[in-house]
Amino acid sequence: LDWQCVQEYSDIRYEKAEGIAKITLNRPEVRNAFRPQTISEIRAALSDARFDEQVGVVILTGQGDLAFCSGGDQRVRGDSGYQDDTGTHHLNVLDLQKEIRSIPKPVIAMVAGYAIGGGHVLHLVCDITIAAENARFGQTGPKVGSFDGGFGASYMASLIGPKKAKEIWFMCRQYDAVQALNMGLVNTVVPLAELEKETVQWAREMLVQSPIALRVLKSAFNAGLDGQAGIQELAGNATMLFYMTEEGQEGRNAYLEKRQPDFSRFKRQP
Ligand code: 2NE
Repeated sequence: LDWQCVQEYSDIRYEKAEGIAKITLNRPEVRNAFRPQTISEIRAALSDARFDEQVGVVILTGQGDLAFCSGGDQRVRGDSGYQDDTGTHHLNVLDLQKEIRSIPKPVIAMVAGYAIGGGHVLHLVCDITIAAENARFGQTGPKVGSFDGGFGASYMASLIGPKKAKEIWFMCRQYDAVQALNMGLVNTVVPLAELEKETVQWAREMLVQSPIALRVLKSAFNAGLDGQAGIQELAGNATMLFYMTEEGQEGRNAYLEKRQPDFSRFKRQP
């Protein structure tokens, strides 16, 4: 694809082409580990992709063939989070995880090389994962004095079952792409040279579907695990759809025209 740069960032590349937004973690010297700045930049790009009506699918990936993302940058890990340039400690990747789940468009993780630690959780929370044959997956938290007991544990368990999720977290082993496919961590495995082509093909197949159907389905898939916040997302779609109806608009119009609303012409659906 003819990727066009949307905006220059220091830690990521943000590009678009043919209705697809591509966000690339661009810190290959540390296997695309993230610092607070990296996460802020991804969140800004994701927000742009959300509000761009031309964008239907987002791809999240890492620069180079060696890593998707190796998690939090341990060099800037302070005593209560990851430090930004002002010395403030953050765990802002947790906000990003929620935003990946709530953006009403499919997000595809395109994984070459390592998806490790917090980088593994990032691919987990994406809707779809396309893995290259050289992809390697795992958690390191208990080894490096960290853990993600949020989506990193609960969503992983809902994806692959609690036994396997506990194995991954308790043992800190690494798993190759075929093992990941067999346990349901990824959707497909392709040769490294085919990775972007295949990912774009999946994106194109989603781009021709009904945007509202995909939007409501995404929130429906998340609703159970996300509890009240999940119901809010799903119900927000119902509100949006209601606003789009004449029945909903009659209420607004009557208010603005200072008259009683007349809902009598609207059918009570069985
Ligand atoms: C990713 C992995 C397995 C790659 O191994 P390899 O052998 O391919 O590369 P190497 O030599 O380990 O790494 C290359 C350079 O990248 C740095 C390394 O220190 C090394 O630097 P130099 O020695 O060349 O100067 N690097 C890699 N990952 C880094 C990181 N995360 N932070 C800072 N520098 C990093 C291997 O590198 C690895 O296991 N990396 C560490 C993975 C890890 O433990 N990540 C943190 C988990 S905790 C977390 O992400 C987290 C959380 O649990 C909860 C909330 C927020 C974050």
